[in-house]
Amino acid sequence: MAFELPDLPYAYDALGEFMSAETLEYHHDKHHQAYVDNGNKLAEAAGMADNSLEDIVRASYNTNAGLFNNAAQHYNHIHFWHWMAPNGGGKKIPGNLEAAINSDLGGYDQFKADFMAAGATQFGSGWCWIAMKDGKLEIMKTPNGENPLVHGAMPILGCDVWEHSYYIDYRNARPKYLEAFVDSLINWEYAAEMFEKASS
Ligand code: MN3
Repeated sequence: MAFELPDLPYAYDALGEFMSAETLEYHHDKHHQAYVDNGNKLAEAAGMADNSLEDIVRASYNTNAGLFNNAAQHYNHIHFWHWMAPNGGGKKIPGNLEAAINSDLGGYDQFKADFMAAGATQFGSGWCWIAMKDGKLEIMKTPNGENPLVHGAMPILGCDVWEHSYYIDYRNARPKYLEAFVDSLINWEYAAEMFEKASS
């Protein structure tokens, strides 16, 4: 199935000062579109145009770097747009996910510290995550387009720490961007949906 650029689930200016319309226009319309276009060409060339996106991500890891980078980034960004919402962030977390954060990640404050540290210490481009592995939540960080799928885990929440995600709004202050993501942007309802799917 060919990759398609999904619409943002909110208006370009909906995230206000925390992530500007200019950032979202470049990030969604240019960067994500490029992953879609390049991914389609490379999936076609690899004879994988009819495979599911998750299959392509797993199959191309360590075997077809060009296809992997674009397919994984397409997968990551499909979810990233939904991992944010206007008036998001903070401690209002749906019950089952909150309980797992308490039992597996040491509670909200520990989650916040560890998630921000993972994002801040990812050298160069990449992502920080809450992932579900072996039935438990853990904090992960990955370089470039890599994601929990290729580490035997499922992503529950992810934050893009490529410079294109924050440089317009925060310049080089990646920790400030990470703090705004946690305090004011996270769509915990979507993370909870991913958690329920990964738990079933
Ligand atoms: Mn990005």
